[in-house]
Amino acid sequence: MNLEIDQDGLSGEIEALGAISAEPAPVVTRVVFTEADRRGRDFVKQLCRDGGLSLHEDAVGNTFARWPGQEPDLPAVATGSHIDAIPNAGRFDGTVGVLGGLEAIRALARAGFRPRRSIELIIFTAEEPTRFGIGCLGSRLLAGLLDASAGARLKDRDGVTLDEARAAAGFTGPLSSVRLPAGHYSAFVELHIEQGPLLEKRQIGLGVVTAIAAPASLRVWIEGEGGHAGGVLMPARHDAFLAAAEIALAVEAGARATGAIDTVATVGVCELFPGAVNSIPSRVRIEIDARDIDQARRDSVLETIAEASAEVAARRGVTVRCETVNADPPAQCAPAVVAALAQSCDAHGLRFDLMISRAYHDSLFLARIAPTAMLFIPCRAGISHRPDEYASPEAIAQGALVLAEALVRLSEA
Ligand code: HGY
Ligand code: MN
Ligand code: MN
Repeated sequence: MNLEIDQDGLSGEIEALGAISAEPAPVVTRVVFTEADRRGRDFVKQLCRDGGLSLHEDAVGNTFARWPGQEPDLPAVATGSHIDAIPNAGRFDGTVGVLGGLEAIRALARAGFRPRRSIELIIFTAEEPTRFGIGCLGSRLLAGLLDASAGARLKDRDGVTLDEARAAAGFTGPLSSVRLPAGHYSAFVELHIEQGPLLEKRQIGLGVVTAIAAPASLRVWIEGEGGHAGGVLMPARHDAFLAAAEIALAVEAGARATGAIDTVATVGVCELFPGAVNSIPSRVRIEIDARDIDQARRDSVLETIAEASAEVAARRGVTVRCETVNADPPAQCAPAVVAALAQSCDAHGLRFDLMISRAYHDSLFLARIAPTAMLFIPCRAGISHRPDEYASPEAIAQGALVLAEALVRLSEA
C-alpha cells in the first residue's frame, strides 16, 4: 500500500485551526463552548465532511467522524484528541491528534485501503479544565467516570452551568446518553505532542506511551481577616494570602519529598480578595495540580497538603477548606495497542522510545473502556501550554503516518 501523508496540507490545516482563537496569533485560546471553540469545531467538522466521514455529536459535544468498515457491525477502532485550548496556549496540543487522525484516515482512503472495522475519529469536548474546573470532561462522561448528575452540577466562574453552556452551543439531550459501554471500541489510539523534552533530547521522532500519569486537582479556600495594611500590627494579623503561600510551599515540599522524579505539583490558580495593595488579603482561593505515575506517591502529596493546611490554619488563625476536584488513577496502556504502534514504527523504519505520559489526556479515560495507547511526537524544548509551542511539519506527518499504519493493523484485528 502506497501510504503517503499530505504533510503540507496537514500543516496548513493545523495552522488554520491555530488561527481560530479568542486571542490574536500566535496565542491560541479556545475555551470550551466559547465562540472560538464553536468556530474551531465547525472548521474541523467541515474537513471531516470533505473527507467523506459521517458525523455525529453527543449531548456534551463529543464529535464522532466515522469511516464505515466492511464489517460495520463490529466494534470500531477509534482515534482522536481535543481542540479546546487553555488561555495563552499553543496550536499543537490536541489538534495534532485530531487533524493528524483525520489525515491518517484520508491517506488510507487515498491508498485504496478499505478497513474491516469502521474507523472513528473523535473530538473530545473540554479536555482542558479551564472552564468547568475538571479536565477531560467529555471523555470522563463518555467512559462513565463522571456521572451525569455530577456533570450537571458543574458551573463556570460566572455561574453558568454545564447544561446551560452546552445548550447555548447547540448540544442538548441528557448527559447520561453520552456514556459508551466497554467494548464499544475495539481499540483507541491518540496521537499527541509529548509536552515534554525527552524525545527531542534523545533525537527520537516517536514515543509509544505505555502509561499515563495520574492527575489530581484540588481547590483550597483560605479565609482570614482583612484590614488596613498600615494600621494592623503584625502580631494581630490573619493574612489569608500568607497562609496560602505557606500551603503552596507545602505543595512543592510534598512533591519533592517523595524523592521520585515522576512526582510533580504546582499551584496554577491564585485569586485573592480584595486585591488592593494597602489592604490585607482576607480571602484567597488557590487551585493545586498534583501528579505521578504512581498513585500512592501522588496521594502522599495530597496528604501532605491536607496536613499542612490544618497546621497553617491553626497557627495563623485562618480557616482553610479543601475540595478535591478529581484524583484519578493512572492508566496502563494496552500491550496489544502498544505493540501495534511499535510494529507500525518498525514497518516504516522509524526509531521510537517506549515512554510514560506526564500530561494527562483523553486516553486516560478511554483506557477504562477500550484497549488504549498513545503515540507521541516531539515538541520543541518540550514547551506546551504556551504560544511558542511548536512541532515540525515533518514530525507531525511522521506521527500521522505511523498512526495510519497502526489503524490498519487494529482495524484488521
Ligand atoms: O494538563 C494536562 O496534562 C493536559 O494538557 N490537559
Ligand atoms: Mn493541554
Ligand atoms: Mn492535550
